[in-house]
Amino acid sequence: HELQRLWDGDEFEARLRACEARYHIHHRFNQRLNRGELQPFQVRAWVANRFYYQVNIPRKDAAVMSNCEDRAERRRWILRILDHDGRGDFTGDDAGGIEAWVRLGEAVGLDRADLWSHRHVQPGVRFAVDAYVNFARQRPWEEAAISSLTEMFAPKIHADRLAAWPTLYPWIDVEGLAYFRSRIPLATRDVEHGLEVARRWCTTRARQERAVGILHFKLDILWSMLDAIERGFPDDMPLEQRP
Ligand code: PQQ
Repeated sequence: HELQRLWDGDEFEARLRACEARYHIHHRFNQRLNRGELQPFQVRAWVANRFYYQVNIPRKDAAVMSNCEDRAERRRWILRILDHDGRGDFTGDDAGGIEAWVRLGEAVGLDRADLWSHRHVQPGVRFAVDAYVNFARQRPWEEAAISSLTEMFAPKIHADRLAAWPTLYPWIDVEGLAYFRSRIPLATRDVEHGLEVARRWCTTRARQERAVGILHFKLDILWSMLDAIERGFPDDMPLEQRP
C-alpha cells in the first residue's frame, strides 16, 4: 500500500528539510529586520520578546531530559541546557546563551532588568513559547527532539544577521552579535543528534508523517511569535509606548 510505504532515510530527511518553506526566515517581520527597515524600538521589541523564548529553551530541554530514560541520550542532551544557562561562574567566559542574549539586549539599548521583567513580551509570544515547553513536557522525548529540528534552518538566519546588521544597524555594537555566531556550530551539532533520534524513532510511515506534523507545529510557534511582535510594535506606535 503506497500510503504506508516507509520513506527511506534520505527521503525522510528531505521531507523534513522541505519544511524550510515555513521557517520564520520568510516572515515579513524577519525580512524587514534583515533589510534594515526596522526602527530601533522595533529591534528592541524583537530582542525583548525573543528573550522569553531564550529563557524557556533550557526549561524545555530539562523537560525533554525528564522524559528520557536513556542515560547515554541524557548525557548528550544536557549540553543544550549548559549552552543556554552557562557553565560555572557567570562572570567567566562561558556565561552561556541567555547571558549572551542579555548582552545583545544591552547592545540595542535594553537594560538587564528591563529584559528580565519580560514587560515587553506580547501575549501571543508568551502563548507560543509556553506551548513549546508544554509539548516537551507532555510528549515522548523523541517527539520533543524532532520539534527542535527547526534548528536545521537556524544557521542561515544567524549568518544573515551577522552579515547584514553591522551595515544596516551601525548603532548596534557588533560585540552584541556574539550570540548569533556562537549558535551556528551548536545548532549543527543539535541537528545531527535530532536527526539521529528522528530516524530511529520513526519506524513506520505514520510516525514519519507525524514527525513532519511536529515540525509544522514548531514552525507555527516561531511564525506566531513574529506575528505577535509585528502586531504589537507597529511603525507608528505612539512614542511613549515604545520600548
Ligand atoms: N531552537 C532551539 C530548540 O528548539 O531547542 C534552540 C534554539 C532554537 C536556539 O538556541 C536559537 O538560538 C534559535 N534561534 C532561532 C532564530 O534566531 O531564528 C531559531 C531557533 C529555532 O529554529 O527554533 C532557535
